[in-house]
Amino acid sequence: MAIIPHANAARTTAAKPGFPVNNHPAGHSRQAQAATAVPRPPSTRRAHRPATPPGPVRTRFTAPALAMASAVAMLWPTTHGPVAASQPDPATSAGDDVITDSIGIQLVALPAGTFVMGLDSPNELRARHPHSSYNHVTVNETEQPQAHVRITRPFRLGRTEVTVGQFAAFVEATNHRTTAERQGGAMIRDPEARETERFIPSPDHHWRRPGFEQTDVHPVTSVSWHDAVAFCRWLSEVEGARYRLPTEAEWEYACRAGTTTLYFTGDDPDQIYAHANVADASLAAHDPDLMSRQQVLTDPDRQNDGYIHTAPVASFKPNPWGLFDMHGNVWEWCSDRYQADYYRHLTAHFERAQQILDQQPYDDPGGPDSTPQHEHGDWRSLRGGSWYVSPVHARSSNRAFADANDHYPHIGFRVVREIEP
Ligand SMILES: [Ca+2]
Ligand SMILES: [Ca+2]
Repeated sequence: MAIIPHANAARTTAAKPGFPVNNHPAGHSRQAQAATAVPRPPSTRRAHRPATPPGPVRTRFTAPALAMASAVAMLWPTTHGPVAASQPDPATSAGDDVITDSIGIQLVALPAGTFVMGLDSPNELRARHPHSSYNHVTVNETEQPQAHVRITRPFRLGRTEVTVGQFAAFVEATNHRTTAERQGGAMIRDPEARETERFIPSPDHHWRRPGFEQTDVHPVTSVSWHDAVAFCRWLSEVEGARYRLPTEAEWEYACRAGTTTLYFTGDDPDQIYAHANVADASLAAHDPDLMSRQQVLTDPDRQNDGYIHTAPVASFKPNPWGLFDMHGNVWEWCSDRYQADYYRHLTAHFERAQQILDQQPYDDPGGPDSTPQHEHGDWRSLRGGSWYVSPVHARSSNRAFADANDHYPHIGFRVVREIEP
């Protein structure tokens, strides 16, 4: 778990990752071997970005939208097949049914299905990340035991994180002022105390100016959970469909896309630099103080994705279901209230992890209604890591949280569009 620093606490970070203990499932090494990819050179990355939002006119299934979807599919082919009612196969069950809404959000249809949520092998995690500062106890509490989860209904998920351009369409239509704009400016690293990784609000910064260059095709950042929910509420009205944030379970199901490894690319963190924008050699050169705490750069020449801060969405290869930046770029708000031991609580009546896997799955878990932890704030779940953290924080099962009012330059979101029965 990585705890995101939040403004309502001491405005200081407490990034404390960790490890647990379990065994390895069959198919683990196979998944890792299947996950190989070649990073595209920087000169080609911008050619495959989604278009700038066309405006609030409903254009589902228009020729340009379909052409764009086809073009992206051709560049990063995924194999397809019939949608499974359960137990979707990572290579055959999703990725080809894509619609584009009126502000240019591409939405991939994902099938209902079951999966095993949480961390499989803490020993593997530890072995694969020898330079990580992960804390054993923390991950034991948050990612284990694994839970057998069923997503009972098909849904659409944004193919990318919501972009600056898409968020701008929302602001222009509603005059929405973000939490940061109403609370004295977005959080930035304190320039007077960079060695402490402290964040402070800056009146000069907000979602358009988070502290580094952003274009309309970069992921929007410095938006709170409330901003993200307001965006979904507005888009629901515009589209005549229900938009919302994903649950943590939906997010991990989509990120894994049938895989069972630490990353959808396998277990090797060095593979992630070809698939995700995380803290890398370019950030280390830009901000040595930050990277000294990440403790991952054993080989800076290999561990370089080329982006110091955010990358334009879809700059890297997608996962097996055609979803971009599930690992890295910006953390993504989920709808759930965060509880560190939520899944341990769900599975508390089983004594051993294997027994859990033998039982009926939990249907559509959505986080607790309330916990004693929330006496300290409205904590909401975050997933996927960001440009700001090392690969170990961007793993498929890694859990993090921030207060619903927090707004950091490494946090954004993507949306679910529900499919009517
Ligand atoms: Ca990077
Ligand atoms: Ca992301």
